[in-house]
Amino acid sequence: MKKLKIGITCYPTVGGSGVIATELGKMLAEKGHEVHFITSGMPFRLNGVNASIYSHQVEVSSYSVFQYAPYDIALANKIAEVITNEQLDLLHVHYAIPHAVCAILGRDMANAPDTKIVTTLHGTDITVLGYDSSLQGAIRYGIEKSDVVTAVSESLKRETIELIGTDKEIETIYNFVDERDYYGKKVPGLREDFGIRNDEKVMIHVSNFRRVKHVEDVVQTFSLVRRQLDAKLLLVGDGPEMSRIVRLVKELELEADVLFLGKQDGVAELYNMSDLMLLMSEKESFGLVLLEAMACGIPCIGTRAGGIPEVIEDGANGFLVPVGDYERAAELAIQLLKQPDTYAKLRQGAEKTAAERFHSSKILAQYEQVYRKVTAQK
Ligand code: GMT
Repeated sequence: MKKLKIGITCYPTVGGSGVIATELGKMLAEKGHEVHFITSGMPFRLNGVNASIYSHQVEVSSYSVFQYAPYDIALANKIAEVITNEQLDLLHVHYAIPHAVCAILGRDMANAPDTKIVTTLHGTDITVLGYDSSLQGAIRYGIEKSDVVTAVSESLKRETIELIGTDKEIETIYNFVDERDYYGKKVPGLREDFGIRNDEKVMIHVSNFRRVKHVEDVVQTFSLVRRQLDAKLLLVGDGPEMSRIVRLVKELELEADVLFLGKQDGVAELYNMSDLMLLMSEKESFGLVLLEAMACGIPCIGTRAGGIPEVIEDGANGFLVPVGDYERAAELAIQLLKQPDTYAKLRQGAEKTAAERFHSSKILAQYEQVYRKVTAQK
């Protein structure tokens, strides 16, 4: 394939969309494309040096005359500058608003209609913001004026079409992980460092502790499991629900068995010292953490919400439960953790799912195919 100059815009902070955008950029650079990150900060996974990766920082000034700092305008301005200076073939932006809208404005400012815009929808832009009538028109505009739109699950694609009322073609391209980071590796002594005995079972939940993640259901599930088994729960991440969760853990007298680990950079080691992953969200377009865990050989229990059933195949690589049904989740967790045969089958299923359906080489090829098609339209 012809080597392309690709601009990438995402939120650089911790979060699935930023992780996907950054990992994709790194892999595209490894394949010989020239990648320009245009972001408000250094994407947190953008470590190491690669001669084909450039980072352009959006400076947002705040003046007393502005009630709000103009991030969107500063981003569009930077996008225009990078298009002109670097002659980008395409911009791949993550999130319809503000990023697709900023890309459209930036391309217009640069008077560069040949620079194509690929927008990837990740979830919150549709499943939360899409219900806000003050934003719906801008989301529709961002989607319809993009040259190509992709969504990270079939469920998100369906919800976008229903909610936004667009007939724009949307292609589903699933998420992926870098298999060089996420694989089954035992880290000797790590459980001991955390004060966990080898005969204890370990459950893990990783999220940004927003309301939609229903972390309280994770804790309630663990509380029921704990009555039947010696176990620990690792809570990884931080966010608005944290104080409520800390209170709940105290009320349930689980302080000795729940470990609050906060935000962590490399979670692969933490998955690897765990036996089971829990994601009890009420909305979730994909659930990248499920795939991360599966790539490390960890079966998952998740809710039948959004795109989760596209990742968890009930009974094959984990189990699905209705949203809010922590009693069923606990029943299944106990069964899984007590029956070595069932556990071995689901563990194998989890590894197979990550290695086959969502392998990075397959997903990367799908994005490259999109780029090839859209740039051929010049
Ligand atoms: O889950 C979040 O709140 C973060 C959000 C983001 O923008 O990073 O995650 C969304 O994108 C991820 C990557 O595609 C998906 O794996 C998550 O399921 C999705 N979150 C939601 O739909 C709530």
